[in-house]
Amino acid sequence: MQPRVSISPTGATEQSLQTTGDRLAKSPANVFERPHSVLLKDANRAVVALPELPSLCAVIAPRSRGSFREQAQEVLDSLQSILAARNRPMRVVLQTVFLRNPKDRAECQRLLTAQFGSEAPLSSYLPQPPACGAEVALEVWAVDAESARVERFGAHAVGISGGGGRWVYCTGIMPAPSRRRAYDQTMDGLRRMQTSLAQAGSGFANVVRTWFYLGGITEPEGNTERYKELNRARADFYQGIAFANGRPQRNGLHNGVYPASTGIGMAGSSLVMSCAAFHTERRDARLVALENPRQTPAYCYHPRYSPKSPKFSRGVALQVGDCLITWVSGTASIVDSETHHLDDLQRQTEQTIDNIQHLIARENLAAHGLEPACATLEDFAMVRVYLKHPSYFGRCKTICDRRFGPTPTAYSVADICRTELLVEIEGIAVSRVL
Ligand code: 3EB
Repeated sequence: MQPRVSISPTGATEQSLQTTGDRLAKSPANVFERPHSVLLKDANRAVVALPELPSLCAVIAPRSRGSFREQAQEVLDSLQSILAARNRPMRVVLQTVFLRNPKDRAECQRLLTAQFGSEAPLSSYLPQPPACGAEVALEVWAVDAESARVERFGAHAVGISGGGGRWVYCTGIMPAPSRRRAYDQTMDGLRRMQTSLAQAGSGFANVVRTWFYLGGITEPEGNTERYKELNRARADFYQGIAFANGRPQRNGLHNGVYPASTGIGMAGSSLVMSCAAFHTERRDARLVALENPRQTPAYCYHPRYSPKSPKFSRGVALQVGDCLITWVSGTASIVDSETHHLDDLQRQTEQTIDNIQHLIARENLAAHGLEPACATLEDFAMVRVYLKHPSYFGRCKTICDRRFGPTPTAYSVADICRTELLVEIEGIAVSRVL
């Protein structure tokens, strides 16, 4: 059994976290029945034991409401104190910057260059306002600098090797500005992503997770909708790709094997795409696409939702040794294939989290051949919540805090692909297999 610690104020030192931990560990309430991979977390950071790759996830929004520059500097200062609190050097490899005003991007890049110099992380800028009202928010993945080998491949790709595995992230991929139609934007973006993956020695066969941020996602285009056109292009492009590198999978429910994904709105009229790929020679690694027993697989949705169905899995589970990483796709208040709880933010939030619980539950993972694996809401290293309207923030956060406990969580404002959906939630859970 391992002690598990949560709750510490931002800026607490590693020492004080450890001390708190030691003190809390003596109280039975903080001793859990099973070992964890998320060793330590609070509302801003999670310390995660990936296989031989100690990692830190952080989500930071400023408290102050000064100028953009002041808010961005506060965020970077908080990040520095979180990193400095680790007793080993950590390297930030990946970050997502949520921007209220896309025009602040250049200023943000200057601040980041000043902060990180030549070791600048791969950064993607999303025109999605932080729901808390700030100008900027930051989501970060840092790795133990001595355990990981980090390689940059141009502006859009990074490779991170450690523990017998290699991650490739491609972020901030955008189609040529001349492309206006969602079909063309998606095709062009996917081709650029393929090029970027290839530069990093990877390809779609190894992609486990995708993000599609589409401007005007619910808007009409021709006699259809932009999101449906994204789906048509994705279906065409994915034709013939053997995801999971052609490895046989035991997926007890369905034959479809697609990456976990998020398809969500953003400001503007373009498309921003990111993906994560994973490579390993380890014999003890298993990759399984997950479906949700409560939800129709998206790729089986009735054509009335989208003539070409959305090609994604509800989640992807990667087991390496005794560590289980579960990417939970963007999840909403959909049961079977119907939206539930119209016009009720709180019920939609609860339903969404219920759906996530059913996805990662022991019974469902067992049905996918992953016995005795299990993940719970407390295993999330990082959560992202998309809200259709900023006024939903307080009520949604109250529910997320209660159900996930203290967890680094980014809240941003974005349209969701069905107009009646008010909230969508995704995340990464990291747990241990007994
Ligand atoms: C849904 O369940 C909500 O098109 O890649 C969630 C996650 C959604 C991913 C995608 C869409 C996508 O259908 C929408």
